[in-house]
Amino acid sequence: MEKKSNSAEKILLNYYQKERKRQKSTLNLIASENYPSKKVLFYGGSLLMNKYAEGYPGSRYYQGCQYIDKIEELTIDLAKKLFKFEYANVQPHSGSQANQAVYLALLKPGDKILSLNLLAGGHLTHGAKVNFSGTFYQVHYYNLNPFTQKLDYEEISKIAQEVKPKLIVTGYSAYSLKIDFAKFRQIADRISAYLLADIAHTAGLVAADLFPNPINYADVITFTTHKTLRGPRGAVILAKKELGAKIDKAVFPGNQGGPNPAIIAAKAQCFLEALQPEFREYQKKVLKNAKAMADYFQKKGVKVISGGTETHLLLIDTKNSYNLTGKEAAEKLEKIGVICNKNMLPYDSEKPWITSGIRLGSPALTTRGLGEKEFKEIAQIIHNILQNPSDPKLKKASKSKVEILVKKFFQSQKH
Ligand code: DSN
Repeated sequence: MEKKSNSAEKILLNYYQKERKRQKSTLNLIASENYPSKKVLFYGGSLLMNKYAEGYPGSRYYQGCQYIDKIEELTIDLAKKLFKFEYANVQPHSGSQANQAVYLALLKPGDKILSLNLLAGGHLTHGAKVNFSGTFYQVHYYNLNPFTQKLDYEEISKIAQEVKPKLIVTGYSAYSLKIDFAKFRQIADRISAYLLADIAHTAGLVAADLFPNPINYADVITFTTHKTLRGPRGAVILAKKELGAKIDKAVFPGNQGGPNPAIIAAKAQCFLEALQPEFREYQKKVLKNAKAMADYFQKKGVKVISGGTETHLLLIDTKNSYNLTGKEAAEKLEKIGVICNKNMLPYDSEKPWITSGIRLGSPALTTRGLGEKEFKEIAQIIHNILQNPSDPKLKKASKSKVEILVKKFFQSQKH
């Protein structure tokens, strides 16, 4: 029996080491991933996770929470300082649970939500049929303009007037341009709707003042801490003060049991890092690097959705540019060590498992130290391989170019 568990332990460790090696030998262009600091990893995996702390600082259901209380209070203060907002709940385990708590706090089952169609860059929790949001609420969609592939505020306003939703959702997972939150506020005000800004993707850019900030416009803001923010896997809800009590109740006991104090401490560490001037420099590079890739593709006549990028990500129409589905393109790239994800495009006719495009993001490799020159080089590698996916010589050459970049920038780093 003991022998068996020993060998299972070895197998587990072996898979961990293999995953570590994979992360250290590939170029990661997944727009929602990043590499947090050692300190964030330390707190996230620390003994703080041993503690049950249902409730909130000062009113817990368990004894022994005096230090956990202080940690959560500090994390809340740092979140409010970083985003200049008046209320924060730092307990949500994920972005999905953060959004779920917001709906629970503000809506009743059957109430109407207006959000961006999932195909055009929205998120599952913004009302997809297969998600709780599409099951419990009546979801209506706005879409990107079919010609410009940009948000069309007049059209959104028209739909909002017709539908009269109780909640409008803005903030996206795969939209590469800036968002006019003031316009969304006007649209919401005309019909007395709540406005939720889900800035999971752009939180790091917002914290660094490099992307429009919804603080003066949204009633509630949700974001994850592990994407551009470079923190632990988890989420935060910011809200107008008067909604705070409702949101707290919806997170716990409404939606979650005990929080994870280890991850809460790791969020505090992440916010501390985001308050440093170097973080802003990092986010500037994130933007420049994404733009370097988008510019390269556009120069080559590749179809970049929405005409380019003003964020950390871009979408490429692989079907029209290379005659490859998103699935085929992402798989070809994985074979040479470039990791990205297939992505639905606005008005996509393919199934979500196939898709017509890929999404490329710059946060992870920017953390690894790559700059505009390297991002341009990576765009070139991608372009060449997608143009000639069956050329074995090119495949070999591309693989070794990837290996050179990996070796030069991060393979030997301990972290
Ligand atoms: N799955 C995330 C992303 O990749 O954008 C969103 O939650």
